[in-house]
Amino acid sequence: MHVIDSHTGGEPTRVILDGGPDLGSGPLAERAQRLAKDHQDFCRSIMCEPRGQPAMVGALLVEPTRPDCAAGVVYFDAGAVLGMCGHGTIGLAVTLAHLGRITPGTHRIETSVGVVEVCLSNANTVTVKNIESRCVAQALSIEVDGFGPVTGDVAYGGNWFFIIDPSPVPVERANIRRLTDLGIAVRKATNNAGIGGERGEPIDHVIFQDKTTNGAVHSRNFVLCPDDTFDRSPCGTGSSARLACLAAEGLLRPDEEIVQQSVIGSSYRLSYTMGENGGVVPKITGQAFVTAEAKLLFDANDPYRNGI
Ligand code: PYC
Repeated sequence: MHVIDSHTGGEPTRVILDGGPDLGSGPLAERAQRLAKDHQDFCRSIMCEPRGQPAMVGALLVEPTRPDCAAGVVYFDAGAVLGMCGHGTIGLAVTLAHLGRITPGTHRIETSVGVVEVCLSNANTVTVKNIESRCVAQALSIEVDGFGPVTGDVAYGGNWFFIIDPSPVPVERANIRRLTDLGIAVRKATNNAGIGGERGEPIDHVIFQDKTTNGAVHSRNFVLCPDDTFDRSPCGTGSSARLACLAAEGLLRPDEEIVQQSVIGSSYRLSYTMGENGGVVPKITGQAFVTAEAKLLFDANDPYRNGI
């Protein structure tokens, strides 16, 4: 199985070029469901140690159904199949450029939740125009076991987010363990309370937003992912959900650009235009770097061939 690894603002992406499971040729949403239902061992074997690493997201390249798309992709981490992945799309575009499959300019990528656009400015810099994102509930208060009440917004940016602003714990590297534990407890509380998307979709990511003293930066975030790792980057789909909430509250105008920083200090430039369905169409600009080209080996006698 041939893979290319990259990182976007510190968050790893592994693009699977060949050797992955055959998901058929239907709509990408169906192929993503098939990956989630029938191929959990594959996902864990690629993402978990000893082959993978914490926080890694997989990008399984598939044939797009649409002829105007440069590639089709299904994203996943060790815990779930993801609808969209912003950092992964930046990593994928840089990887396709590294392979000579795309050149600077604008290209379309088909994902399981819709078509996104990537604009490759140079070998490392990419702007993703994401699917329309929306804020579906504001200022919901929930009781979190062992912590107390927290208040947050529910928003969609290709995945489902519960966004807590301001964070009750400062968003700093020293607090990553506390933020992770609190994020897991918040996600459990939202799911127990039936909080999620309009069609009952569960919250899969939790975001804590915090202020910063750096005048050039709008805010810092900590993003908990479905596999209980935190996003080293500011999270493309999370930033999209956040933009939808800022727009809904009248706190950011269309085309106004802000800088969003992650808990490790990596950043994205963000802006939006109005969507056709009352939401926003986010633009996320970030940088990715290729770190490895590898052939993954699976020994039938290896007791940990499917990951730890
Ligand atoms: O960038 O959208 C993102 C993302 C989702 C999970 C990890 N990164």
